[in-house]
Amino acid sequence: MTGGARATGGCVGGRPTRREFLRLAGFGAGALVLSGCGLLSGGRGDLPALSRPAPTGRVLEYTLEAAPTNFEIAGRELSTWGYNGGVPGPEIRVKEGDTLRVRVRNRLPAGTTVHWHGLPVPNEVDGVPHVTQSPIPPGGEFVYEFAAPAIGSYIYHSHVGLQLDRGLYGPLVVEPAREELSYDREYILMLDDWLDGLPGTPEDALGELRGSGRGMMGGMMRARGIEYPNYLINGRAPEDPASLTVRRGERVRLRLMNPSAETVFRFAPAGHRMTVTHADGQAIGPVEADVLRIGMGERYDVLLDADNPGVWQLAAVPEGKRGQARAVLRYRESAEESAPPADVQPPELQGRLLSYADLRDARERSFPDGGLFSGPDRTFELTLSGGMGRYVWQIDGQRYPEAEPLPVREGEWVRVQMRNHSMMAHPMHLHGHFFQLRNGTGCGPFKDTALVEAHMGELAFDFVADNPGEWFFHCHNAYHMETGMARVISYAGGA
Ligand SMILES: [Cu+2]
Repeated sequence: MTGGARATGGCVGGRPTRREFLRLAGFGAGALVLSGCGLLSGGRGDLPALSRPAPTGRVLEYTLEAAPTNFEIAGRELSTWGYNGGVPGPEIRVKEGDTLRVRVRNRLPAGTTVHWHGLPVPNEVDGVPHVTQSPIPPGGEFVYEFAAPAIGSYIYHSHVGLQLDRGLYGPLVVEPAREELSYDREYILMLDDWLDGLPGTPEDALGELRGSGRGMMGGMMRARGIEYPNYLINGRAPEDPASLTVRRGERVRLRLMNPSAETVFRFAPAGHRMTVTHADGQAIGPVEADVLRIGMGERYDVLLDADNPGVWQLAAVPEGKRGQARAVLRYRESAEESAPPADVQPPELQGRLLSYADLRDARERSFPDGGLFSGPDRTFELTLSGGMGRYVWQIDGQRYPEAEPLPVREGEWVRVQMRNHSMMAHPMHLHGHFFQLRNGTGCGPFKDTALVEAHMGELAFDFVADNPGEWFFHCHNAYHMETGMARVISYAGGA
């Protein structure tokens, strides 16, 4: 390598940047680069950047009113905060390229914002308080407007403090212009952990977590997470489950989403095998599984073949905690049968668990990795730590909001490598981009949230810096985020 071939900036280990490599290697537009996943075109097509759909010209308008609301679970009346009087909030559904215009009215006694979790929207409508906008004040209004940039299953939610854990979330589905999957019915299942009674509001729970050394509850919660008194699917307790009706012979699509604040769920349908088709909204090579592990902020789409009449438990067991959430799959042919008892756990929970290593991008896109001169333009090696003693969580030893931004430049191939020095798993979420998991397959799935396992778990991903702005990167455990586990990835000043 000559001196002139060395990177001028942002490059780890002095290797040429991707652009320089391609120029040196003589690749122009239309040339081919052999990658671990097949052939990819060279030139600007060499990085798997997001291709945004053509605008349809359609504008879909929604209004979300965030307000205190009374909410019933299993016959008990509770007060919480929600959108449009319910938990979850109303379903938002658009087609790719449609313009979504959402008027948010704040009737809460606190400032709020709405974040479009997983969607690479323009930075100014990303809804992160004090990063992309000021919180909408009580009594105020804000209009979010953007063209739906990618198909898939997403979650909208408040990004202020612990408001997510009160119920300020709902589903957002972006449909393709033409659906390629064949199925007869679709259901959305939103898994949630629900505080009522002890320990009270999310702020009370955080007080317990922070009350270092005082009493058993805080200590147990710090080490193992919050034992919630209820786990819900679509806002319904196990005693009063949501019922999903099917007919024998149908194929059913489930969009599984975990907007919970603090709970990783294991989801398994009794009597049926799942074919997993999408991870965080993005198509993967279809893969069969009995059990899915879904971290906070993650989504999976699955297909079930309804070939086993009956009334079946769809169970979501909170990992490391007691209890379960459930819905019921009910065949019309079995309309008279009663549902299984709320606490029955399907034997399928002991079956084949989907792992990240099973996931491959459906289009076999990949970064042109593996060559002598080919690698990311910039690498961040980050430790995840916290939870011992004081209830403080950190990324690479720094705590938000004091933490320094992580600089990138537009067009770069960025790698993030994480190592978890703590005793809890962290679902790490990147705003504004999809990243490709480095899962050993050479063409891992494109996701926006991924679990880094406890006790020295490691995880790495790559992304293309193709959406300028100030982007939040954080743990999707609401309590970890609130106590420091966040950084800003900044396109400004990357050197
Ligand atoms: Cu965390």
